[in-house]
Amino acid sequence: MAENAQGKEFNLEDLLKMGKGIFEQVKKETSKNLNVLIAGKTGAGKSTLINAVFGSEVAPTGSGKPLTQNIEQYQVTNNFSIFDTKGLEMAAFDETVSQIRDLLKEQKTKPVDEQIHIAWLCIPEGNRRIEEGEKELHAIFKEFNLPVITIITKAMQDADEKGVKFSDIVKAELSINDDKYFQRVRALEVEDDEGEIKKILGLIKDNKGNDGLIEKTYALLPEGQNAAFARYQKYNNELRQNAAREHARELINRYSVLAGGVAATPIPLSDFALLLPTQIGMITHVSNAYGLDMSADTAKKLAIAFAGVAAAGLGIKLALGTMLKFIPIIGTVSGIALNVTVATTTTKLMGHAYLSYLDDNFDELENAISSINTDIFKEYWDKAGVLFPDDAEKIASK
Ligand SMILES: Nc1nc2c(ncn2[C@@H]2O[C@H](COP(=O)(O)OP(=O)(O)OP(=O)(O)O)[C@@H](O)[C@H]2O)c(=O)[nH]1
Ligand SMILES: [Mg+2]
Repeated sequence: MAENAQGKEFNLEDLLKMGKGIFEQVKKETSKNLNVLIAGKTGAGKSTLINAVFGSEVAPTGSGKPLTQNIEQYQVTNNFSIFDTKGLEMAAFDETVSQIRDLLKEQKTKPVDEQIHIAWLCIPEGNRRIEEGEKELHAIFKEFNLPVITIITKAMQDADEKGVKFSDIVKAELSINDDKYFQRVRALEVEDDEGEIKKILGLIKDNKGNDGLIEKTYALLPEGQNAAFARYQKYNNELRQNAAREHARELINRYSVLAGGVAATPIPLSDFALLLPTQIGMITHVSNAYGLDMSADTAKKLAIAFAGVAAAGLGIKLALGTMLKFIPIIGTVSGIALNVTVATTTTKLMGHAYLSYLDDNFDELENAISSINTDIFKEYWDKAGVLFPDDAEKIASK
């Protein structure tokens, strides 16, 4: 091996830049927008509900961008917005309702991906009455064919002293005859007068197997949007992890094909480092699928550690240059020219190794990323080889 060691150097910054370009391209191809509209009277518990479902930092009061006087947009990520409305009170509802109608009308002219995908109409249980504004709004959602879940918020007690259930009143007034469009929710744990703790209610499937708001929302959203919702919601961990894994698998397939494309270009490529941009993009993107924001520095560290392990499997030595600026490739042995098969399978195994690692550490992802190292990569690279023996065989035979 020593006699044909070539020791070629690649500028890491350039490779990272290329990786970013590839990342943006795949993102455009695979990402779906999610737009949720939440409506209800002032104090109905909208912000509390948003925070319970999507994480406490999402809706601090007054932090959204005002779209109209009564509609605020929280841009949670580039692909996820919540439209929060206020002013459904008796006197003022006309204006709010007409603003929401205009918003929906304007949205209908856009591609489906940019439209509002679901509405949550919040009606607080407390004063046990349904307002004109709430009824009108419900009718408008129907008129625009927007899936709507009517949510009774701040749920404490459904039946009054005569045994009349507020949920029945709401369902009758709005002609809701399927519970998939209806949910009672308590988004906060509260203590009642007797000092009894009332737990959070109605967000996820209960112990009788009845779906909660999260499962119902997932079921009503279009394909693609439902996967995005599953990843953004913070309350049902199993749903979130399954959706992240599914999405990551789709991404790994996409990046593996792209890596094959790199190797298929007419220039004879024997240089493993040319796969790195694609792999850096993949690592960043899979991390995002798991809800992790990956800095360029971290992506760099991970991709190099991973590439080192993968290259070793091919009999190539990848070394880090001074100050992490260059990756010298040592011993790029002629005869293992990078072909489509090697490029595709190496990238695929790398992706799945990383994915398994994230899956195994789902409850402490931030930690897992900061403590990652070559030994861990090696362990998971070998595991991926066991998961995909045919691919491992293809690499081994090169
Ligand atoms: N008991 C109980 N209180 C709740 C619940 N949800 C919200 N609250 C309380 O109700 C009050 C209003 O809640 P918010 O979430 O701010 O209501 P909102 O609909 O966002 O109100 P605006 O933004 O003013 O329109 C707060 O004091 C919450 O703590 C709940 O499920 N149970
Ligand atoms: Mg609010």
